Formats: sequence, C-alpha cells, structure tokens
Amino acid sequence: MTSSPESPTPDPLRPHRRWRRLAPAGLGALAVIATLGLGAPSAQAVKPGSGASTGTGQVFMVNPVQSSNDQTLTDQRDADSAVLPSDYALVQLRNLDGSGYLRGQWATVESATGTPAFSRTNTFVYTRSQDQFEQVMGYFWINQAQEYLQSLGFGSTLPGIVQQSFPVKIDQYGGDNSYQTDKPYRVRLGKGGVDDAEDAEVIVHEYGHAVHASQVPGFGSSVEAGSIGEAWGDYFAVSVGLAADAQYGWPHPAEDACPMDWDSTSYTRAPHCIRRFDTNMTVHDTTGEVHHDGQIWSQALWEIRLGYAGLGLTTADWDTTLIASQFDYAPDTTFAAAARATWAKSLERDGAAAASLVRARFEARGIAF
Ligand SMILES: [Ca+2]
Ligand SMILES: [Ca+2]
Ligand SMILES: [Ca+2]
Ligand SMILES: [Zn+2]
Repeated sequence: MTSSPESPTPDPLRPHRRWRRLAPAGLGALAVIATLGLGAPSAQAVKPGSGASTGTGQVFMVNPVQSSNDQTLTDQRDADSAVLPSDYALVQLRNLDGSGYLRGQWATVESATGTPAFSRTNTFVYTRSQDQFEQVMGYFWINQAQEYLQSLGFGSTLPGIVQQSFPVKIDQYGGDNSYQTDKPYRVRLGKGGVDDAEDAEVIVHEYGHAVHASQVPGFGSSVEAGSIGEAWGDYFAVSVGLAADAQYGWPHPAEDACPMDWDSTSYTRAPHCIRRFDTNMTVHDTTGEVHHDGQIWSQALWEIRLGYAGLGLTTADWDTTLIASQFDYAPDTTFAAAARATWAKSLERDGAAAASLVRARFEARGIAF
C-alpha cells in the first residue's frame, strides 16, 4: 500500500485537532499551508525538518509475539489486521539530526522500499502495512541498542563501540535472510515472510555483527568465530529487547530465551524461535554451519546470565563483562580461546565465584580451557 508520510496517519500528539497553520511574518503566501479539514499539514517547502533531536514513533514492543505470547499470529501478507492495536507502542525517538528524516547520531535509515519517512514535527506513527513502519523500527532499535551499550559504560568508562551513524537499508530483496556487511558498516533488512524490520530481534542481531566488527576488525574468520558471532547476535538481540521491556514497562509474556519470535512465525512451529538457548548441544554436535553451531555458545551465554542473578549480580554486570571480553577475541578465535578470555574478564571484573560459573557453563558445552 502506498501512503504519503504524514497524511493518513493520526497524529497521537494532536488527536482530533484541526487548525490553520499561519505563515511566519515575512514569508508570504508560499508558506501558508491551509489544512482545514485535513488531519495534518502537508509538506512545507520553506522550512524542512524540525530542528529537534527528539520525536515520537510507533514501534512493536520488540515484536508482537514477544509482547502478546500469541503464537498463532501470522504475517497475512503484511496486513494491518494480522496484529492488534495493543501490539504497538508509542516511543520517544532520540538523537535525531533535525532534518525531519529518520537520520541521527547512531542510525541512518536508507530505505529502498517506500517513500522515506519525513515529518516536520518528528512524528512517525505508522502501522505495519506501511513501509515507513519498518523505517521507524530500524531507527528506534539501532538507537536503542547503542543506548544500551552506552548504559553499560561503552563510550564513557569503557571503549566506545560502533561510534558512528549506522546505515540501515530496508530492501525488497527476496530471501528471508538479513545480513550485515562490515565494509562499509551497513545492515540490510529484507522483506521475505514477515518483514525483517518488524522484529526488533532481527534488527539488533544484525547490529550485533557490527558490534563485533567494531571491537575486533575482521572478526569471524574461522567457523568457531563465525559461530560465536551468530550466537552473540542472538543473545544481544534478546538482551537488548528485555532491557527495553524493563525500561518502558512493556509486557513480555513469551519465553525470554527466544530470538525472533515474530519473524520466525514464517518458518518455525510454535513456540516460534529462530534458534534456541537450550539445545544442550556440545562441541561434539558441530556441523560447521555457524547459526547451528552458535547455539552451543549462546546456551552458555544465557546460562551465565541466569547464574549471575543467582550470585547477586545483574544481567547488566554480565553483559558488560561479556562485551568487554569480546575486545580480547582474535578474529579467527576458537571457542576455547574466547571462553578463556571471557572467564578472565569475569574474574577481573566480577570475582572468583562469577569466574567459576563462567568456566562451568562453558565446560557443560564441552568448551574447556
Ligand atoms: Ca511491513
Ligand atoms: Ca522475514
Ligand atoms: Ca524474543
Ligand atoms: Zn547473523
């Protein structure tokens, strides 16, 4: 469906309000935009952009399966009716550059599908059938992931990670598979099945690859390093989503340890998770396929997260330690070498009990060092 960026969408900040916009003194007739009888003003040529760094967007609360635990939801060819109004939330958009487009300090949306979203009031409220909805998801969730890293100290007390505006391209390309390329940094989000950018865990997974590439240029040049990359992307996606659920008070009745609950409705049986953190696979179960083998690593990451809570530490403590340790991974690391680096960082930052937990959870996966 086509839509102009601002017209058919109700403006949540000004419900039911109709007004005549008057020209600033001296600008003359060109700047008079009469909107009487219409919901919102049309584009104004004289003063593009809002000049403001914050705005309002409508997004999914990670994804509609995570926020509802309705495992019967399906794409229905991108129909608005496939989800409920309660699956959406209005959020503040931050760090915008004031251009009126979804561009900012940490994310730049470069959509190849649909008109680029634009608002002079930085108000970006769309529903899933509109291409601009995915643009808003891309902007919000990349910024959210970067803010999460910063909340842990990366960029202040610890080295910064992906210290640039990250290009997010939403493509029509066919396969149901997003990917990230690190030269130049960019994530492409496809539109196979459920549109990839309708699931925050797809977006943040891809950004997770950029995190590794930023920490260790060229990371992922062995099968085990590539598997760690996929595992980290899944873990980071879930962790950022759960942190957002806590930050905004969003419901998350679905299973926590489940990446991409919504995107995977197109290709999994319920409960829908693209991969799992409880396969109990060990290094004896590797196939050489990085997404498959990554589930060995991601299970350890998840179990350490749970174990930290039992030690009176927080998920933020674990995520900080894990991410800090990733600076010490070689581009072609082995599971064992990376596990040892993670153990050493946990000993340094969180003490002996945490370090022995880290060692035990990796050993349970057959990763000994
Ligand atoms: Ca869509
Ligand atoms: Ca998809
Ligand atoms: Ca999830
Ligand atoms: Zn990946």
